[in-house]
Formats: sequence, C-alpha cells, structure tokens
Amino acid sequence: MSLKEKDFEIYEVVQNELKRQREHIELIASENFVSREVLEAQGSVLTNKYAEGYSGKRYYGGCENVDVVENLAIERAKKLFGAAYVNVQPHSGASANLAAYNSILMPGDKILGMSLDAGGHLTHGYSVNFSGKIYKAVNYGLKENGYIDYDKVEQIALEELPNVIVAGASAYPRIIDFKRFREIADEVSLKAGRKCYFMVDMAHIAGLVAAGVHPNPINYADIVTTTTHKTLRGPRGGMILTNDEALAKKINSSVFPGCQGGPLMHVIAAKAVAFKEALQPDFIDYANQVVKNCKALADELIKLGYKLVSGGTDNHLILVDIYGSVGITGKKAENILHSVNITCNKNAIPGDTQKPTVTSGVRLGTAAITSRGFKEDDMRKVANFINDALRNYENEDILLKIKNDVVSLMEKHPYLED
Ligand code: DSN
Repeated sequence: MSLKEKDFEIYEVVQNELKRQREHIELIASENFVSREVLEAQGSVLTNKYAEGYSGKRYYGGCENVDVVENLAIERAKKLFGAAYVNVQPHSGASANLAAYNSILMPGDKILGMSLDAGGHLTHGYSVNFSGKIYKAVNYGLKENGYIDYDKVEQIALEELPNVIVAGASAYPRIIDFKRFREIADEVSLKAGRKCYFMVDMAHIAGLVAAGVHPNPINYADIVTTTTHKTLRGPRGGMILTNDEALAKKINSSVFPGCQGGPLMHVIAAKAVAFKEALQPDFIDYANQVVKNCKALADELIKLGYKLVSGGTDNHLILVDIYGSVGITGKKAENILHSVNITCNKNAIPGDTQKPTVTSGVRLGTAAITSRGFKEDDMRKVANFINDALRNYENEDILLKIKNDVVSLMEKHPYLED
C-alpha cells in the first residue's frame, strides 16, 4: 500500500510542501535541496536499526550493515575536511555543540562566543539556551563596519579567561579569521595557566569549506562542529571533527552515552551519500556559484538602495538592514516576500532596536537557489523582485504580477522531476 492510500492526510501535506518548494524562491540561508539519492538513503530501512555504540563496538546485534554505513560516512567526511577523527552521530548542530562542550567543559566553565545580535547562534552561550545556563557565557561582537572585532575578542578573552572560545555564526557574511582566533585562545591558555580550547561551529559554511571556497578551520580549531544540511547539502543532522586523538575519544563518549542514545542510521547513510556528492568536482563549481550568486544579489540590492551589514558578502549569505533601507521591519518584509513566493527569514541586525520576533533585518542566502541552477542574472532578477515587492506592498496587482513571474522562473528550475 502506498502512503497516498494508507495516510492521505500526510501524503497531501508532503505533496503540498513539494509544490511549495518547487514554486518558491528559497532564500533561507540555512536551507538547501538534497538530491533524490540523499532522500532515498534517508527513507531507507536503516531507520529500523538500533546501533548504540560505535562500529565494531555496538550494544546490539545485527549491526554488520550499519557499521559499513557509519564507516563510509566517517571516511568520506575525513577526506572532505582533511580531519583525522569524525563523529557522524549528532542528530543536529545543537546536539553536536552540546556534545562538544560536554567533552571539554564542566558545568560553570566559561564560553566566549559571538553574541546573537551580531550573528552568533543560540548554542554559543545565549541565556535561554543550555549553553547559557550550564556554562557561564560571555560574548563578542562586531566593529561599526560589520566585521568581527578581533582586537575586542582578544581583550575580552584576556579579561574573562574563558575555557573555550567559539567562532562561527548563523548570520555573518564575511570570511572568519580562524588563525587569529587560535592565537587568542593560545594567549588565554598562557595567561590562565590551563587550556583554553578553540572550537569552530562551521554549520553555515561547511559546504564552502569542503569546496575550498572558505578557509578550513580544522587545522586551527581543537574541535569543529557542523550541521550537514546547509551549504553542505546533506540530510538534516550534525557532525563533530577533530585532529586530536585524545579529544576524539572524549567526543565519542560525550556523544554516546553522554548526550545521545541510538544514532539515526538512515540519516548517517544519507550523510554518507551527501559527502560522496560533495567530494565530486562539480561540488566545487556549485560552492563557487553560491558565492558568486550571493555577491550578485548583494551588488544589485546595493544598487537598488539597500544597506547591507558589512556592506556586502564573502560567503553564501547577506544581512539586509531592511528598516534602514525601506522603513519596514524584518517581520513585515518576510511576510510581504512570502506573499510573492520568496521565502526568507527576519533577522536581527547589529544593535537592533526591534524585538527578536520583529527585527530590522532579513537574512538572504543563495545555497538553496544555486542548487536549483540559478546564476548571477537570475539573482539580479531576484533582487528586483524583492525591491518591487517591498516598495509596492500595498499594490495587490503588482504583488500578483511578481508572484506569477516568480512561479514562471521557478518552472525553469525544476526539483525532483523525472
Ligand atoms: N536555524 C539555523 C539557521 O537558520 O541559521 C541555525 O541553527
């Protein structure tokens, strides 16, 4: 029996979501479109298998096939990122960060991470997150020009003597200087007389790192965490990498049994498929195109009068000061754009005076739309759709025309069609 026959309600939702994904311009910077093969692996019978433990050392019988899957995922990830040790079991980026902290910190230890309004992540020490509750959190931000203030990071680090410094962001459009962070962590270690770890959460940029389009943190950081579903274009999930053998052992026991139970073997299989895809030469073209597209979008929006945090981008995302550009909030802009089939998210900008549920900005990313074959000319069209919608949001005829134009454009860039 098919899903359609057995559970039409769920079947219909899935079909509606496929239609939405096909017909919308997807600009959420953390999303992507996986291949049919990634979907196939994730939808496989591997979901039936319990495999607590690690390959060759499981707590259940019958793990001979899932062992092969996990070993392949690990070997491919090692090759992709030049890492000596990889744990592919974290269920998500947040789980990866939880397990990573748990492997090196005690409750009450201190984390220095980027503040949320500067583009950091909840798990980098935000007060309502476990990372801000279990650990003491201090944070760093940006200079006036929108770039990380490395001198200030150094000053805060030497005053606060954190146990770990975290680099990585959810909404930072520029290259991150991992070497500088490493040097700061080493200075702290020297001053404190004990180790200050340096951890990089490369979730957003992992695909760019894999393709060599963003510097690789693995040779600077003690621990690198990531998700697998953003620019890396795999299934939703997390991963932890290190070059330190002793740390790798601690990370493994922190993931299981420390923070998680059974690994999701179907997801690990899908991660392995995505890593194989990312090891192909065309993934380098893809990642380069993501950045070219983002620069084209940034340049066109600037031409149309928009202010971007840091004045542009080096990676897959831009942060637009919507309120400062057209006098509407991020929330309102997100809703207007949704009405014309353009999907993005409201996002706080540095020094934002609006509530986090309202914000003054929107974050736009090009990883997903590049997977649909968009090039620079298409991105200039997208910038003009955005501008026309935001400047004419009270004119329903204009909004309808933009929506129709968006659907026509997306029809030329199909997803999952034979
Ligand atoms: N929710 C992700 C993002 O959108 O950046 C981060 O976890």
